[in-house]
Amino acid sequence: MTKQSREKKNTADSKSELLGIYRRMATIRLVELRLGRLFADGEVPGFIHLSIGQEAVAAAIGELLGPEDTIASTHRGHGHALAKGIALNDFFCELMAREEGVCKGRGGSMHVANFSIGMLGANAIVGASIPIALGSAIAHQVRKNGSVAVAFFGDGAMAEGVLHESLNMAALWKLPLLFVCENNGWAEFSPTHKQFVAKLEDIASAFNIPFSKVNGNEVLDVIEAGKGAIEGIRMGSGPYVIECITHRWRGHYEGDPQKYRNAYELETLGDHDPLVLFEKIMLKRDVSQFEIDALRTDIEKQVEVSVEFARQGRDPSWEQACLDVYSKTIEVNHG
Ligand SMILES: Cc1ncc(C[n+]2csc(CCOP(=O)(O)OP(=O)(O)O)c2C)c(N)n1
Ligand SMILES: [Mg+2]
Repeated sequence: MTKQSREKKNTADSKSELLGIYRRMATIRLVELRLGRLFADGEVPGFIHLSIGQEAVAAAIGELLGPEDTIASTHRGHGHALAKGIALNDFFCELMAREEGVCKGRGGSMHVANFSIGMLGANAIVGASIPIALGSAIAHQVRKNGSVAVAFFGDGAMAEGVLHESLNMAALWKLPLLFVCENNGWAEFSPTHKQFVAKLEDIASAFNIPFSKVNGNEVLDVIEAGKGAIEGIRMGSGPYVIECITHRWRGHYEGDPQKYRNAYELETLGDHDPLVLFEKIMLKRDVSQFEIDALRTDIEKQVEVSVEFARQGRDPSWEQACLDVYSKTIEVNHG
């Protein structure tokens, strides 16, 4: 990505840029709503964790990155993959366990990866995205390619030792690494304050790393914070930490009855809807409701086309699946 195109990406002034940001957020929302239904109907195997309500963070960071930049994600990683530009056919085939999936259907929701677009993988291990992104940041630094690595992680990872080790190493070596914490207030079924006694900003400060805390439901706020952070990182000033306060609308996993959340919290989630908040901004800035609705209809159509494509896909064969999991020297008796 050239310096010029990077600079261009970092503004959100024109109507087409506003609609572009909205498209990223709405794609995540509409894909995940569809996934929720597919999962309930038994068409998506395994567990899925939806990021509905948190779309602004992924979309904002995706907006600021170029194709050579890299990201490492979490178990709640669909939005990150989509914002980084994964193709819908590749994505749905992967989630629906098809041979045509981006990881041949072997990875599924928690292991979606596509190195060719800089998506280093979703990850079921809490905190594991962080050292993976750190390794990628070292590669960027060694290659002097001007790219940035981004580690997405949840508030649940704040108590993981690997975050603290990675902050130290990133600061020591001035790595081109952006730490993006999606603080949705919950780690599985426990509120953040029952898991972590410190504050992320204090931890960042202890390692002498600049820090910003933003409303993670306001996409332009996240873009603003991310823009400054990424510009600095690209200029060689080392790592940066952004904490985005957001809300998890669904259960920890699809099907979680959420008996541990109080009714008020659940009833008021809609007040923080990142799409609605951004729609209000767009309507004041020359975008019409018609354009917003047309964009959503267009995405919905594309999603349906990809779901149908995945439905027609092939089931991975047993032999191929074993080749990708076990060494060729191991004999597998599956009779
Ligand atoms: C190292 C590790 N410990 C525990 C778990 C079990 N676990 C899965 S998700 C999760 C909570 C993660 O919370 P957070 O990081 O805030 O992400 P969120 O689900 O809120 O997006 C836990 C504890 C795990 N997968 N890995
Ligand atoms: Mg959380």
